[in-house]
Amino acid sequence: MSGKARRRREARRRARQRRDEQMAEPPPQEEGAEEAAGPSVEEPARTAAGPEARHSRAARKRAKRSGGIQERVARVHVSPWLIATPVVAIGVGIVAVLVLTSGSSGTTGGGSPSPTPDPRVAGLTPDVSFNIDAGGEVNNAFFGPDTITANAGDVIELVVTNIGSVSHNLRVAGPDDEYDTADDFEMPPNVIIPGETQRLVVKLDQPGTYRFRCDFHPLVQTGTLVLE
Ligand SMILES: [Cu+2]
Repeated sequence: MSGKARRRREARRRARQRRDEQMAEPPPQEEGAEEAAGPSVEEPARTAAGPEARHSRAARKRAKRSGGIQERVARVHVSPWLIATPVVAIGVGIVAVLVLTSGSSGTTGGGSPSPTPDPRVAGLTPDVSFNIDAGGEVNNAFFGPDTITANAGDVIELVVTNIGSVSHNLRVAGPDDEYDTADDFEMPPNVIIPGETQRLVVKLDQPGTYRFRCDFHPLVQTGTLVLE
């Protein structure tokens, strides 16, 4: 056998091996062609290589399959998060709703104006009550009325309704006649949004004139509490 023929046969053998790796069963006509090509000196090697190739194919298939399973398992591992995420979102939503609900029920107090936590008036029943409108904005904000006359030592309830379109509040300066000090009387929360009514209870034992104002419009929206 010439070197050329040997090389050709060797090339064919390699090509066949590659085919074997790609296909489960080589077409029978190729088997015949191989037999016609020459004696089967290399036939044992080829048949040996065949099962081996098949084995490796099977191994690859198994690997691929198990890889697929692993992939599926990985997907299964991911899916609890996909389930957990909406559950967590729903949970957060419920908590948010509960917080908002409790907050709003706290401020509305079941329809009545919120009670003041000021210990000076906590639990006291008002002796007298005044309705005050708060309206306007910027330079024309006002209280109506802006002068309240009552008796010193009385528990005075100021029911303030925002009839305007911007927020207002009402702060009484207190005995020191200074705003933003510890003895101020202010409503919690210290803001009245348009259309809302808030209640402020005041008790001052010394006769005198006490100033009050809206913190949002402190220069124009002022009033006085005259205690006799
Ligand atoms: Cu105001």
